Amino acid sequence: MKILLINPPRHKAHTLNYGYTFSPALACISAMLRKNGFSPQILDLFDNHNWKNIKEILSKEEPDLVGITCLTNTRMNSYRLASISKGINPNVKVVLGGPHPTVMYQQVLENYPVDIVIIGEGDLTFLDVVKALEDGTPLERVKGIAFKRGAKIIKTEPRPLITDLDSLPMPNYYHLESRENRGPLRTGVSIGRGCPYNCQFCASSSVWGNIYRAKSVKKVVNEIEDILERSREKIIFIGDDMITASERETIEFCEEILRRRLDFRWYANARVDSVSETTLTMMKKAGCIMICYGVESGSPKILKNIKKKITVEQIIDAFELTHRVGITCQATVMIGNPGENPSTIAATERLLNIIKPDYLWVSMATLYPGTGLYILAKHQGLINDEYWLSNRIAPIYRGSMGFWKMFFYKWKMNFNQFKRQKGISRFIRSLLSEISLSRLREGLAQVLH
Ligand code: B12
Ligand code: SF4
Repeated sequence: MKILLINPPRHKAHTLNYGYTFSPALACISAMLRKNGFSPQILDLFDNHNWKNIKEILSKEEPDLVGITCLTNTRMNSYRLASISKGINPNVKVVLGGPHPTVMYQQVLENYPVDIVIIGEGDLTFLDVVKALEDGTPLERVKGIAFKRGAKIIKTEPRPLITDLDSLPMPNYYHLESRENRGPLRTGVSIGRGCPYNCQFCASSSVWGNIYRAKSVKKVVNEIEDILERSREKIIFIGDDMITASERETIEFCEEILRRRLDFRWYANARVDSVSETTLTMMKKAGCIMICYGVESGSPKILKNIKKKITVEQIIDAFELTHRVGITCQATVMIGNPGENPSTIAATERLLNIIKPDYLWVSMATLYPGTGLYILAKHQGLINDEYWLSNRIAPIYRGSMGFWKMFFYKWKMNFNQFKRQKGISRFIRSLLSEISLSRLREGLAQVLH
């Protein structure tokens, strides 16, 4: 059976792109299939905007089974790929996975030419689907999917989460069409899966539930070593928030990098309540150049409303420590969460003046299916599920203030960040930092590509 795994184009999906990173989902799915004797191809269309060309590629590939990854904002491109695939060969099976179809499987199956949706963790589920399609086992017996049988949508028994993440094969980043044509690949490595928190705006739990499962330190460093050996990679991104979840494991992770003398730099997301001077010092020694903290707000009321479970004091402490140790810090903040008003925004501005992040990322509270914020917005009559049948991107939450007000505060915050850079020399220094240069390099590579 010829299997084609596709990362959809981001064209018109308006996904803000922090530099290209290849879909970790497809790297994992493909690795699991290869481990079990299948030979899937990965087609990375992230930067391909030419649908005529995409159709030609799909016609040439002649897959029997197409697996497409799907975020909310890329959903329409995923459906279009499904439709093109069926147009070329009506017998091709189309499978979708990812955070959007996991929650909206009913709508997806009812309205688009998709045969099967993978609900949640896909590694073993997709393998079972492929085997079932090959040997004719009824799909009802595959746990963790939804599929169409005539006019009926059938959802099977949920699949338990994989308990031992070390049993998973090394993600397969190396069977990429057009890989060679790219600039540096900003590769994401994950330390584990899931998150024990449940911030109101975050869709993580819709795929992973609220349980955190960690890989062993050796496994994570093996993955990093593999990337370093096989690519020109020098900067690696650790995507999940949980790098600092356990002080002991963070230290072991850093020690393992140093012990193997791995020559690379890395940056990571972290929660402000999970760092200490000891961990940060070790992280710096082991090549960590930047930490991105989810600050979200300077108002205790908003932090409580969004269930972030951090305090303003913890934010201040984390930034103070990170600056002291000499790691670049990025703060991500949000505007427009429930309860937001000019005075809570002023509290965020005051906090930013105290913590002085090297980089600031301001976003407007956005609605994704499956999040607490989405459920609240539905109760408030601000959105309903029909919205996702349109080709519009995930909307901002307007329960607290209108778009233009949020837009105004967002840019005011960005302007104040520029002023905080204490004049042009600090601003230029931050532009010339290792992380900025790598972003610039990636940007140029993509423009020239
Ligand atoms: C790291 C990360 C990033 C990185 C890298 C993203 C990338 N290349 O995928 C960066 C910083 C670049 C990023 C950017 C964005 N991200 Co992001 N990101 C994450 C994060 C923290 C981890 C993703 C990850 O590595 N997962 C590990 C892989 C293995 O898991 P997975 O992708 O879910 O895949 C599994 C299953 O879903 C399923 N599956 C998925 N696809 C498929 C396909 C097939 C065929 C099959 C069979 C199975 C399958 O099987 C996989 C293996 O078990 C998640 C939160 C989270 N904890 O999941 C948010 C998350 C995915 N991001 C999100 C968002 C919104 C974005 C942005 C739009 C943000 C923005 N405003 O710009 C952009 C979009 C980028 C893009 N690709 O278009 C949302 C998505 C919500 C949604 N419903 O769409 C999430 C869930 C966080 C949130 N806000 O709630 N992100
Ligand atoms: S925002 Fe971060 S801490 Fe909060 S639920 Fe999502 S992954 Fe967990």
